[in-house]
Amino acid sequence: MKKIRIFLLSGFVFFGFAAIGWADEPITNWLTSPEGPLARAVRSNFYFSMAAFLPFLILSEVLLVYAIFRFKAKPGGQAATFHENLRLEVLWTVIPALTLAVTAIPTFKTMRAMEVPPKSDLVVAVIGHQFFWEYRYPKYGVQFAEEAMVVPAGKVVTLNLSSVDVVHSWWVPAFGVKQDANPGRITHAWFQADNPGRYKGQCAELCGKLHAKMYIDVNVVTPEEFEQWLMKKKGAAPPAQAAGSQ
Ligand SMILES: [Cu+2]
Repeated sequence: MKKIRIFLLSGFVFFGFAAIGWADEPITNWLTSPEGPLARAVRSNFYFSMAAFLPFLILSEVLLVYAIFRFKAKPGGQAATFHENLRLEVLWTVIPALTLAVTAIPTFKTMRAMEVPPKSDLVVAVIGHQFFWEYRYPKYGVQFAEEAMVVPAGKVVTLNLSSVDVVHSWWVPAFGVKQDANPGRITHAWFQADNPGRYKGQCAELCGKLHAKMYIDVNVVTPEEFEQWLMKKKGAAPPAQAAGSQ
């Protein structure tokens, strides 16, 4: 009976992890390939906090396992009845408090970096719809939807996010960006992707039936390619006008 249970459990664990390995990867991995200064700051913040908090997890788990085997009830055994250990209680209050205070410093620094972008090179309005994204480049009079956002590499892109219906969230992990897009309110985010490539993300706020299909694609191209793309986009008649001229 016990063997069967262990067998089943290891089966679950194996297939659980295998699913992660086999899944086709729709979203760019922020941990192995963070893109740009903000994403790297988020990652180092994660590593730092992880290093600070992991000892607490390990210590408590080790103590738990130790206590299970060391202090399990024996026939005729007598339970211990000690109470209070001032030194221990002070220690396990002060050490975690200090750890929290120490990790708060880089965390607030990273959050501030998220809130306050460097000088913007390109402003893009991001508008959430059920269930797709619309992008507007106000400086260039370009707007489109259900297509990849195109931005130049190495430039600071600032985003003004909003929504026409419900709350959505623009999330591209590789850029270290996850920001809500709310109806009737503009929120802000920024990123700077250093390398050309295609970066993927997804709406991260449950917004309705097709939320799971609300993908995000960002094409990071060279500044020259970006200029060419802009020319092409400006040359093409916007869909609204094309429909009106018929
Ligand atoms: Cu959604």
